[in-house]
Amino acid sequence: MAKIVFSAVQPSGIPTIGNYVGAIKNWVGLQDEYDCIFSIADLHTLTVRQTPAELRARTLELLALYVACGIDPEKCVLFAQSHVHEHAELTWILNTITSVGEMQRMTQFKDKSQKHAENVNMGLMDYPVLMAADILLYGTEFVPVGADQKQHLEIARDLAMRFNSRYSPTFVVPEPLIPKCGARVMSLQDPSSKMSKSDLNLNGFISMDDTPEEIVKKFKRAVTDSDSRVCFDEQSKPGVSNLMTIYALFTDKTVSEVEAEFDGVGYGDFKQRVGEAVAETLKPIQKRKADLLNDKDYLFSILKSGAEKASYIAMKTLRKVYKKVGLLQI
Ligand code: AQP
Repeated sequence: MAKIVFSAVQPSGIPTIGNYVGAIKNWVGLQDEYDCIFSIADLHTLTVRQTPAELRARTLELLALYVACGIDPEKCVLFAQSHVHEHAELTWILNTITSVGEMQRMTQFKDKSQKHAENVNMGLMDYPVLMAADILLYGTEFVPVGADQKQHLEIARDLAMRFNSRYSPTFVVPEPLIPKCGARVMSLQDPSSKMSKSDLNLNGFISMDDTPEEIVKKFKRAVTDSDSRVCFDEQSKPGVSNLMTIYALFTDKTVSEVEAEFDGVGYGDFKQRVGEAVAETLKPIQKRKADLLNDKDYLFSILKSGAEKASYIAMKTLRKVYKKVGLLQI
């Protein structure tokens, strides 16, 4: 039997090219080799205040994006997290073996608590436990994610081992799959922080829906440095290095090939070409996504069949867990 891969993206905004190269793009390459389960993490999204109608629309858009990027619903299980109630239920059980202190130490919790100081809710702190439940429900071996999720993956591993040793072997201990290049695409406006779809500065990220004109304009405005050489040095030239990484990923070149290609080229032309390369790659994806959104029945049928398949596996795991912790079965 093939090993199981699980990953998810939150419908917390239009995904960025960071979500694409850090996660979704890599999923496409895994679907022939593994049993892949890809979710839309809508419950996670509620940890930050949302407009309900927008959240519903973005959930369907994210599904359309998955398929438009090349995720095949015939090969993979695609579903929305809230359609499989076992995610919330396993979270409760895992909460009882998680300490408050370890959650308070999570980098994302600290960052998001600062960013959303008016709404530091329990869900925000519990985010990594829900993520652990997502992963552990399916016997997941590999979790393809960007580098920002490494710490949360560690928690999922710790909780799996803790449960296994407290009760008896139950969960597979998952491994992260973090890409060598593109694991952390940085903001175009602040190369010291990662590109995020919920960034209030729209110039900081390229969304998967941006038009070619918007893309080129945002790259032209990208923060670089006062030097003029296009060379890779993440310490002293983080902005330029980020753009080089993006160009390499969108043209399937190595960073040294990119360095050679732009030897002697000024920042203006360089940024223009990065923008054009990204726009060119996104164009067919955007077209497919728009076509898919015109066929809502098809999208709902994917979600329905995905939820059925995911529920079947999740229900079996949860039943085992309930029994092991001592909940009476009827
Ligand atoms: N900048 C990034 N570079 C590489 N990978 C990234 N990922 C996110 N940002 C980058 C990866 O995308 C996947 C889905 O992430 P998510 O939506 O579940 O949550 P996130 O990591 O919090 O992503 P965002 O875009 O920053 O969302 P918001 O703004 O809502 O918090 C993960 O695999 C992640 O590693």
